[in-house]
Amino acid sequence: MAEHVILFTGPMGAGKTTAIESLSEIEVVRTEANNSERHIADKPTTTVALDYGEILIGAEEKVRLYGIPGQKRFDFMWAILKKRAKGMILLVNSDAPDPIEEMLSFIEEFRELYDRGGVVIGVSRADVVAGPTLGDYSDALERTNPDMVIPVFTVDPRNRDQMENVLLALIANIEMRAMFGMMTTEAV
Ligand SMILES: Nc1nc2c(ncn2[C@@H]2O[C@H](COP(=O)(O)OP(=O)(O)OP(=O)(O)O)[C@@H](O)[C@H]2O)c(=O)[nH]1
Ligand SMILES: [Mg+2]
Repeated sequence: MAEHVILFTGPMGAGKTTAIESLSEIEVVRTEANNSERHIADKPTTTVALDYGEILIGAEEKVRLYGIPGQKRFDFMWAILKKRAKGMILLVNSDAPDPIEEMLSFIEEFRELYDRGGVVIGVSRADVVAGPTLGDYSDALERTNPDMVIPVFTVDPRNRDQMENVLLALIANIEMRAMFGMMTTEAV
């Protein structure tokens, strides 16, 4: 059975755990602890190590879904999780103080996942704060990383169908890039 290992990244409160809960067909392994940074994301708990879920796409492809903790102080987990993954869904919350800057810093931090597979961006919480437009995100990416092709969607991580569309777009992107040999040989 073919397998994909996908990492959900993005800032605190962007909806990584929520997205994995929406998608997973097994009970999600969560590592939530009390959130002492409610000024950054006003929710009771935050991920402190990782999330893990699984979904089958068709009958043939198992997708392993990992989520990082958004807080920078747990970034030792980022290094561990990024080694295994071959694709990334970067969630950016519209209501972050500077969502475009957040997006660019996560792209930089997890660039190897683009080289090894592919990346899509989901802009969440757009119903909470309108924030930058999708064009603003794409323009910023084009300006800073003109070599990268990264689709940007609006998504509500609580909505399973929307998350599934984003996941399928990522897998299609990974498979297309693999077919055309666009990934670095070292990484494949
Ligand atoms: N209104 C609204 N709420 C959302 C949306 N996306 C996520 N949420 C809510 O925002 C919160 C996101 O929390 P988490 O899923 O824990 O976020 P996370 O990215 O895992 O955060 P950390 O683990 O702390 O890094 C949850 O309460 C979600 O229900 C959205 O698009 N609209
Ligand atoms: Mg989380």
